[in-house]
Amino acid sequence: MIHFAGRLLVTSLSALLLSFACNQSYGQLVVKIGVPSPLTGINAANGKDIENGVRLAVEEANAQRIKVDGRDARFELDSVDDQSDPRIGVQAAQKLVDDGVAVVVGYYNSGVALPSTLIFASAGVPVIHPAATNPAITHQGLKTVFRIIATDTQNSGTAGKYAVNVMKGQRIAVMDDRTAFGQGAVDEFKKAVTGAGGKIAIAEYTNDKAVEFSAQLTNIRAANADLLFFAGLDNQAALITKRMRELGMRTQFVGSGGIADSIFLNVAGPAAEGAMAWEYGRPVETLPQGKAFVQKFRKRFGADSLIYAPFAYDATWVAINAIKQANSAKSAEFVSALRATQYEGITGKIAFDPNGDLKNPTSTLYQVKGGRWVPVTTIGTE
Ligand code: ABU
Repeated sequence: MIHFAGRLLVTSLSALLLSFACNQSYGQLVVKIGVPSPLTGINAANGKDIENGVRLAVEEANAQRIKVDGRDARFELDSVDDQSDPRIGVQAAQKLVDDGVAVVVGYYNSGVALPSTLIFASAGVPVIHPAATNPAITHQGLKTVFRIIATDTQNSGTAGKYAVNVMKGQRIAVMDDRTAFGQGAVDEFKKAVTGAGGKIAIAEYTNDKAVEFSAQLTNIRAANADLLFFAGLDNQAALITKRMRELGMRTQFVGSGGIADSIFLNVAGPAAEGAMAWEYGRPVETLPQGKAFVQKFRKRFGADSLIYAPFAYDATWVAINAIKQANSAKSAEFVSALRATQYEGITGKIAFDPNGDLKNPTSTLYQVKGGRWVPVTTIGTE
């Protein structure tokens, strides 16, 4: 009897051990997605937009009960506030690497993205940029860096050609905020203007904390500029258009990316009317899955998406699909699947060139008409 009980105990223990081993091999696989973006400060709305775009994709993926290497994958958002500060952005990158993230979707500011991307590259963690557009981010020879949004070579380059060829700007002024984004965008704009046979009449600059622009605008008015291209972000662009109106200027305001949103409209008020801005990609609501995305996003977060949520959502799905394709959540094993991406996203067709940039980027010119941003034209390589 004792002999029988002993055999039963051994059998039960073996079954328990086997079941434990199976759970270890085939249990849940947690896949962390790092999301660094500004969640506080003046750019918080755009940072939150990126975070929510990723969150929506993660929730959908978890509802699909995706299997990776025979295990139930559970995707987790690992979000960090970089406060739009390069120093904090680099610390955030190190924290995310230490947390063991498989992939990163993030950074809003190019000036934060540039140094932080290097931290991920040396740890072999792929980064997909949904918002930072300085061309240099993907031109550092790093094989793990991707961008799902047009660069400023495309966006501000298109703006420059259009200012000369279509808007017939004769006395073109430029102003930037001296950030990596603003300076880079103005450089691309100037190259395109001169390449199209135009001339820059006056170049002014500010800094990204300034709230007063009278000195620069008075110079631009004295130069009799017919068009002002400003490379900076929504809040400052709005304050500039307000001041232009107060100074009685008739110069056409044209913004770089990061401006055609509700923040600009709210801050500029009536001075917003007629302002123009070039933004990345096509108007989301005109794309096949765009309307449904906007509805879904509003229902989930009770807010409009600004500019970046669709890009962050697509970037997250591109990462999840690469993990599915490689049947592995190890960065080194799914990065080649990322490179080979062919995906029809909310923002359009996604495939990467050898630098990790979009093969077919597009830009859209918007103008404020009747208090709303209205698309004027879309130009790109598609
Ligand atoms: N691309 C607009 C967002 C700001 C930036 O790139 O720094």
